[in-house]
Amino acid sequence: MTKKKPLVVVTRKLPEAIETRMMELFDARLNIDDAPMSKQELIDAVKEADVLVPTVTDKIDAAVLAHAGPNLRLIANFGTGVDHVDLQTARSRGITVTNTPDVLTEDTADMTMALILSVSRRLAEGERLIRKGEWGGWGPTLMLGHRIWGKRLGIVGMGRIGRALARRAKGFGLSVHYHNRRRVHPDIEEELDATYWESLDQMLAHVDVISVNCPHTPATYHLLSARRLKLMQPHAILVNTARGEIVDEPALTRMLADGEIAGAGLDVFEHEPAVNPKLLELQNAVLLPHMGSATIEGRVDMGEKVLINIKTFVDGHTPPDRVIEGLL
Ligand code: 8YV
Repeated sequence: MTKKKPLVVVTRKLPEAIETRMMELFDARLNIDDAPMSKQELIDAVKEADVLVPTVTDKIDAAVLAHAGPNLRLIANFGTGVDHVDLQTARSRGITVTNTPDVLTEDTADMTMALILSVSRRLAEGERLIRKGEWGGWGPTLMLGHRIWGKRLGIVGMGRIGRALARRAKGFGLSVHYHNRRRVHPDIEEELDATYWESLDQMLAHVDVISVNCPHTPATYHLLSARRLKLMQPHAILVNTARGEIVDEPALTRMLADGEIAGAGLDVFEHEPAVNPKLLELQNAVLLPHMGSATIEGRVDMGEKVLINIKTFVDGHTPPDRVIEGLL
């Protein structure tokens, strides 16, 4: 008798090659239309599934997990950040959680660098000028931005993406400063020419560019609070490709509007996909729809990781990207 394949519910449309393999390996229930699932649909999914594959758009909170059926043993997240999953509840219900680290590091660091350049050199404004038909030709004082070569970059969170950003920043002539829960190994500091600041407050006051690259956890919620944002220099800019919740978005918006901070590049927002309407009016904010890791190569690699995590788990082994192990 052949063993029954595990039921894997995938909440969003994934690259075709991944979906094909998913169907070969498992009893996969796919979301071909790609419409984000409602709370009720998520509840129905966790009742039945052996494995759930959510993304950042699915809130897998205690209320959803309360309905998890006895078969649900793995949440194989498509993405690195797992702040949308209630990990404690998952663990206590015996559900293991995996993610997809590493494969989106370089793409996200590229996008962070792109935002630093876009804000400093006013790329989006220039593009808008042309498309609106308002460009009257070259002028010596037209669209003046700020040079980034020789400026100071402060990285909040020196994990994989923070380090990948630091490598790029060095090439652009920025000096690298960072704040992290723990100081990184001296060899890494040396490689990146990075200066450690134990005090985030002091680093904020010292640098020209702040980049948010830490995960969103209860400890980092509004880490960049109104008080801390006020420590930044008026010419400084902030970019965030991590999670919107780490920055007090209303405070940032006010300060951008009042010129207390020179600019911001945001790929993530506190209440995605909602964007503070006041931000939309600001010329000095470059706004992107959470596309930091959105490359075809990255998405396929993320999908491969999900497949490997599920396969190793259902075969009775420890999945390579285990965030927490379900305890029963
Ligand atoms: C992903 C991300 O696109 O992996 C992450 O944590 O923020 C994004 O780059 C998204 O999370 C996929 O679920």
